[in-house]
Amino acid sequence: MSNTLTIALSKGRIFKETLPLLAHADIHPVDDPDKSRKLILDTNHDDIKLVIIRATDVPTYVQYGAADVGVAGKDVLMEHGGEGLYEPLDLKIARCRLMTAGPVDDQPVNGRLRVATKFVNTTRRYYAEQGVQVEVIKLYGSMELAPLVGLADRIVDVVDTGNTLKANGLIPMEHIADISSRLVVNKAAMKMKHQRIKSLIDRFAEAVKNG
Ligand code: PRT
Ligand code: MG
Repeated sequence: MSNTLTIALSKGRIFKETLPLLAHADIHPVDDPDKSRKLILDTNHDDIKLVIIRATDVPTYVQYGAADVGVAGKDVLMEHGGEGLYEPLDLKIARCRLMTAGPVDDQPVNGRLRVATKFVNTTRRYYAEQGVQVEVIKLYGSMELAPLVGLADRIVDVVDTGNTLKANGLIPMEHIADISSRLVVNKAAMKMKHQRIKSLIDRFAEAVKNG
């Protein structure tokens, strides 16, 4: 295991909302990922790097130790399953809700409910707990389209303002989980790089507490 501490982040809202937490830990990226094509960003510390990856890939990089720590949405972690990971801190950023949604003018469904989502594991688990038989259809994005074109009766997606649902004639229906981003840590790294990771967790925790 190298001496470098590698932190996995995704572009966009998670990167933006993690920056102040990193700053509180005196970690400052040298490049802006929105302006750079680099996937590995240097920081003001020679031995701390950031890797910039897709949000859904963060748990995988951390699970296999390609990154020591990462920041991932609870939606992504629920779907991944959390194998090989510790989840020591709720960062309370990128907050939203995981919801089922369907058409405003909902028609009674004959037979099994068809549900389109990128969260197939979470969706199967949720409906099984409700005792509802569903057919889950895996999509990679633009879930809101599925009910409009008759691909599905429901979608399962994260909702913030609800404007995207509304703009597509959908309404949120059932609340599955409150979502925020979590700090995740590779289990082996937590032992091998304990001091540095412990101090990162402590600095992040302070920043979260101070809002
Ligand atoms: O974009 P990409 O396909 O690479 O991956 P991603 O969409 O998973 O990444 P990103 O950066 O968009 O989201 C990262 C994390 O932010 C998610 O895993 C969630 O934990 C969290 N988050 C918080 C959200 C939202 N809020 C959110 N509103 N993720 C997505 N959205 C979507 C929502 O589904 C809708 O399509 O943003 C759109 C606007 O939402 P409304 O409800 O405000 O209209
Ligand atoms: Mg996105």
